[in-house]
Amino acid sequence: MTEGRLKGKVAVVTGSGRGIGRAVAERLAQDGALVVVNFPGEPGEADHAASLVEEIRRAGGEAWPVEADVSQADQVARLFDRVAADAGYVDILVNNAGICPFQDWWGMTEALWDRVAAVNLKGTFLCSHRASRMMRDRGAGGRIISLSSISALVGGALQTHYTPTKAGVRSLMQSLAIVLGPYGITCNSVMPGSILTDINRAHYEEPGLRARDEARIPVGRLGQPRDVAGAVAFLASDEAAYITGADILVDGGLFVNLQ
Ligand code: RM4
Repeated sequence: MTEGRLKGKVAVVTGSGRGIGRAVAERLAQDGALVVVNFPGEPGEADHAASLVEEIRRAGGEAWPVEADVSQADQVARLFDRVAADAGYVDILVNNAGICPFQDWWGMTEALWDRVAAVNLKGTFLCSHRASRMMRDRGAGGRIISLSSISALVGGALQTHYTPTKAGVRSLMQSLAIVLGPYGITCNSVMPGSILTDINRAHYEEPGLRARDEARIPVGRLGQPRDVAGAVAFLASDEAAYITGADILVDGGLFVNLQ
């Protein structure tokens, strides 16, 4: 049982109203953390976050929603100023916020390239920079866990804007592991494979695509957000104190099944 292993900890989970981030927030709350549920300003996102906070509170956990577009420095500053004011500190940062609108190379635009890079990579930088300063100044160590992806290791014909950002997130965690290790702050990546969420639900409605991918996955199914949440919760715990600069592939065996 892991309930209670994060008691007294404050966790910020970016983009946690839906998908993997939601499952991560639920799990960290189950393990005892107070969870700051960050969500972007797009229509409907506040409702997703509110429903998550209500679910966590109904289950006896602690959570509150904070809107911020992680690609915007001023909004990230406000997010962490709110955490500092209302919680006093942050122990765990999960950089989950990410977008991947599938787009073929010939139709790729500078605007789409910039937006995906701003949310996925710059957002991870902005949040990690603010959170690590708070962790350093408090002197109690910390955990930074970023959602990279199997796409950090392999390409994607419809993800030419996205895969570089996930490789960048992984590399940033490796460098930050060096910088922040002396402060007792670990930095790691979790790399989901094909996890069924809103980010790819429409993509998988294309006939045959889901069956094609499931046939390539040794465990025989697409992943669920909770499959990823367990890996994040482990890295957030004291059990992972000696793990930093590492990555955990959560893909059902997809990556190794290339022959
Ligand atoms: C992941 C991987 C999955 C895709 C998501 C959006 O990195 O490529 O197959 O569904 O991105």
